[in-house]
Amino acid sequence: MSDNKKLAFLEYKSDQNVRWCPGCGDHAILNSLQKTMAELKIPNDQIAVISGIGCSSRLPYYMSTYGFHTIHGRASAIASGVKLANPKLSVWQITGDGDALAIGGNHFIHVIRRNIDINIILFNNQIYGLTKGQYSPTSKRGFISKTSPFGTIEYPFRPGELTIGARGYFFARTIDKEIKLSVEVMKAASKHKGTSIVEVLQNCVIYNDNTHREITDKKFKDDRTIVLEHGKPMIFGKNRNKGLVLDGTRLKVVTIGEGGITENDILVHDAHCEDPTIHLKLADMEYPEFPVALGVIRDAEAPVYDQCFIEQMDKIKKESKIKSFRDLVTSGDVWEVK
Ligand SMILES: Cc1ncc(C[n+]2csc(CCOP(=O)(O)OP(=O)(O)O)c2C)c(N)n1
Ligand code: SF4
Ligand SMILES: [Mg+2]
Repeated sequence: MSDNKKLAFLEYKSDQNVRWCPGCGDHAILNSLQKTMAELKIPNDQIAVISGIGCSSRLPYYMSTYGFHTIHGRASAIASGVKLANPKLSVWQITGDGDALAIGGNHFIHVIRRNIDINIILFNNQIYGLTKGQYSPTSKRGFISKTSPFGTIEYPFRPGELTIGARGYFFARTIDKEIKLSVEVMKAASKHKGTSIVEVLQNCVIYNDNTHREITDKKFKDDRTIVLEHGKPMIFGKNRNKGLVLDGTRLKVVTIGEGGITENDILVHDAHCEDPTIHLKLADMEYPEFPVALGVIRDAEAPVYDQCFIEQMDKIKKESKIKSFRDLVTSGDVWEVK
């Protein structure tokens, strides 16, 4: 491990040439992941990075850790197997909006429901990048692409809503170029016990340039996003004078100092609350009615599949009369092969 904290992330770089297009948001996400690992000081041989297929899924080649570039939509299945076979590994799944939510949609919801302790980084560029620009399950309604020349006529999935709908206990959102925030949420994902979903709003400069620009551009970002922090009031805006309150059962944006609103009226973020009602509302917020929520939106506790699996196996082994292969063949049980 490098003693120089600033250069420690270099320990996680592989010797492969990075083949993403110049300017692609994937470069920054790779950098954030390497910095996260360096800050958490996870030994390289204790990490496995598993991906499906897509531009984003090339990431394992660029990490000097264990890695597996698998098949389209099936990274969750492989990552689950890796974690169950070797629970001590820190397992990271890299996936795109097509890989996770189209062909891999089934695997995505079930890994979340099972709550296996893996960290899933979902690169959301709202397009199939690798196959040159078909619309994806997160493309905006009306989006024109090679496979939707007249504009899509369907509503997109919202990854946060899908995660919470599948009984997810961790959901965070960040922006590709916001490295500091990305490292913070990736660190939180790593520390969370259970499946963690980190959605990264990623720019594909070639096939869907500027798709997130109306919220990620430096000029508007402070007014159009809110960075949530557990235990802190939900305040945002360039002048830090806007906030979120509950109006009946709905969230509402208010201005501090107007209509008698003070900082005390603003909702305080409770990421650890088991009840997902407010988390779902926060995850679903869309510009222009609301700021888009960034940071850790939900981080609650629940039984973890791999832990329960180990406990169950240990109990069965302990209670079983059969302790060895010899016990098995001399146990008197008759095994009939038909
Ligand atoms: C079984 C199968 N079907 C289709 C494909 C073609 N294919 C490769 S990547 C991809 C979509 C990738 O999109 P996404 O997951 O969003 O990744 P991105 O390239 O945008 O990072 C598709 C449809 C494939 N490789 N395998
Ligand atoms: S096609 Fe898009 S997503 Fe793929 S490497 Fe190029 S810029 Fe990135
Ligand atoms: Mg994509």
